[in-house]
Amino acid sequence: MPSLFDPVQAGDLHLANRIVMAPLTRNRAPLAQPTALMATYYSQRATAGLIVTEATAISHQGQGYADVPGIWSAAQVAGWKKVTEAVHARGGKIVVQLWHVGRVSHNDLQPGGQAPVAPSAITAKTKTYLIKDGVGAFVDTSAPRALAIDELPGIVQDYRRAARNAIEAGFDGVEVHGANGYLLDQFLRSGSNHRSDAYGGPIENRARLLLEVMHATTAEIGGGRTGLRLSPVTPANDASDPQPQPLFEYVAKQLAPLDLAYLHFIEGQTGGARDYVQGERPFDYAALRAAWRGAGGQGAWMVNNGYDQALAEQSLADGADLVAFGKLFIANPDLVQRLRNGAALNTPDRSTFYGGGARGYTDYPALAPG
Ligand code: 8OZ
Repeated sequence: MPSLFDPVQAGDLHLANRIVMAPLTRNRAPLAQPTALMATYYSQRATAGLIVTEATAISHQGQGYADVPGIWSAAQVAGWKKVTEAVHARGGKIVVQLWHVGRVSHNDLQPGGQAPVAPSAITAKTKTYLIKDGVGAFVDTSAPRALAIDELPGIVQDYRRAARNAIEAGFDGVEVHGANGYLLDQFLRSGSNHRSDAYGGPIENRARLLLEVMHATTAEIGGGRTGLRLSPVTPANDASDPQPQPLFEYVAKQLAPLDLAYLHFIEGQTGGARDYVQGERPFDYAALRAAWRGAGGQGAWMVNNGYDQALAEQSLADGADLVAFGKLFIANPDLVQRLRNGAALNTPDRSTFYGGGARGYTDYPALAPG
């Protein structure tokens, strides 16, 4: 039976162990520009089998929170290059998470102060995060406008450019963010998608934009360097759908021929109950995996949400290939070594999760080497 500390292949990515640093929004990139401090933070965590960066905007329109990074400009690519070089210098592997927030944004964060975009003009009952005069605050998201059908190819193109930029910046690959009620998830789930064109209504239509993005991204950089994160039942950011099982099984089957490096699942409510139910019955992740494998899906299966070591090992025994840890990686740069040695874990400090500087970011202590 594989252990968390055994190497594994995920598409083209050869990973030293099965412990993944989950994507974590930290709001420390003023003007959407990756910084030297971010290079320090990620390189401190390079012993993870794989680092997935914080969610990173593919375009200005895709941005929904203050001080999150982007990957659409040459300057951003140059900033990320310093991050990937620092991680690679310590022998790590790192992919960038590609993000378009859709309606989870605020006019103040959008180009020209315009309304955010969404499948339908339905405001999300959720908050975003603004920083005004140096002071951070959670505020209601703005009312979005519905995207015209002829705008969608441009969004697919923005993902494609971001994937190309990622490789130019030295990333080992990308993870498309299809989870947590952001743009692609807004299209997937019926609560946020009331369209009556080819991108709304039946499952095949609601999955269309996600699948177009995955086709474009894999055409640009190869399936073996592309992962996807999904969250079939999360209510995060006002996401809802009464029938997640057939929706996500359809998506998984359609993705199988793309030979992705991995699929990454947030099980249950993001950052909350693992047994959260949406719809009529508990979500069956084993059936989802069987649907993917049955259709020829070869990549790694990554699980996430509230894992500790015991649950992670159980999950590997049950057929997962990779386990992503979030909060534990915030507080423990050397999480792999600590788990291997059964060492005590540092406690994450919530007050420094979002925004700020080095405190609560790069100053968590590592154990002495050995
Ligand atoms: C926490 C705060 C802001 C954004 C996600 C990108 O939930 C996020 C996020 C998390 O996927």
